Amino acid sequence: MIRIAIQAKGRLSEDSLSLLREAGIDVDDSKRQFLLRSSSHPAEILFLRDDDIPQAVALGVADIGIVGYNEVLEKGEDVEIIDKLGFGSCRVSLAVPKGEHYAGLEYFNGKRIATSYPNILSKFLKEKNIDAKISVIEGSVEIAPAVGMSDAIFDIVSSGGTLVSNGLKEVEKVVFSQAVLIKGKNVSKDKLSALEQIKFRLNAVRDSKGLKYLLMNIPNSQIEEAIKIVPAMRSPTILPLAQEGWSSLHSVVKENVLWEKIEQLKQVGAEGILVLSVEKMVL
Ligand code: PRT
Ligand code: ZN
Repeated sequence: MIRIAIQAKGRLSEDSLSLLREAGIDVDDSKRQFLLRSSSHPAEILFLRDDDIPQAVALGVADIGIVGYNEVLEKGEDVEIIDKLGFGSCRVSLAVPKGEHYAGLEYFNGKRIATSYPNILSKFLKEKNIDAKISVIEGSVEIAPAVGMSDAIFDIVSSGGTLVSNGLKEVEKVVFSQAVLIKGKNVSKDKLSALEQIKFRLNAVRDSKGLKYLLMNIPNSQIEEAIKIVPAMRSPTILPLAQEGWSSLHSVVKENVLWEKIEQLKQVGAEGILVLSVEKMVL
């Protein structure tokens, strides 16, 4: 039985649970116990604070875990990152009061920086030869400069709204993070194929996110042009239509380029374009 550690309550919990669900690993989380057996797959879900997930996986308490890359880096536990999961995107950045003149990293020499990520920060400052003091604060790091606890902060930024509302500006983006799948170094051999299976399913779910399946009618003379626009994974599917000289072309595109692709396809003569959602894609 594989045991998977995920965040109990917080920004990554819902996305972690729904990713597992879409991969066929269902749990009834209404029970809110800290260890739940999946009803659909031989797996258990262990609900932890995100800070504790790298250690739980390193110790073998869980076989794999879903956690922010920032936590993996900060904790420095002996775990292997086996996949990026495409959600929980953020960065860990240095920010200073917005009125400050900032000309480069030397700004931080002799300054005090508040953070919940002292290990990442001290390594970064050392690499850059900057001599700053670090104050470790667990919550609400962004208020530290305003209350005189620090000159600057090193914290997670996503939209940047929190910085703005606290009168701060982001000046250095140090780490780019997202949720990652981690594995312990000593997973027993008999669990490896079960782990591979889970990794394969999570990949398929992640890769199908934001994909659209396109079907259209296209004059045969224009097929080559259309293939250049929507090349698909290997190549699009072309099927003859009952009407002579026309074919049906099927392909897959990323949602963020869907509208521009549709415009281009119309220009080369595509008609009757249908757009469908992709539930899963297995590469
Ligand atoms: O209780 P537990 O210890 O499990 O949770 P936690 O409070 O330590 O973590 P949580 O739930 O806040 O975040 C879990 C993970 O989500 C982080 O480790 C990151 O990998 C990821 N993540 C993604 C974020 C954000 N985006 C984010 N915006 N974590 C925190 N924030 C904070 C940020 O620090 C800021 O204060 O959200 C606030 C809003 O950000 P803006 O820039 O959008 O305003
Ligand atoms: Zn935490």
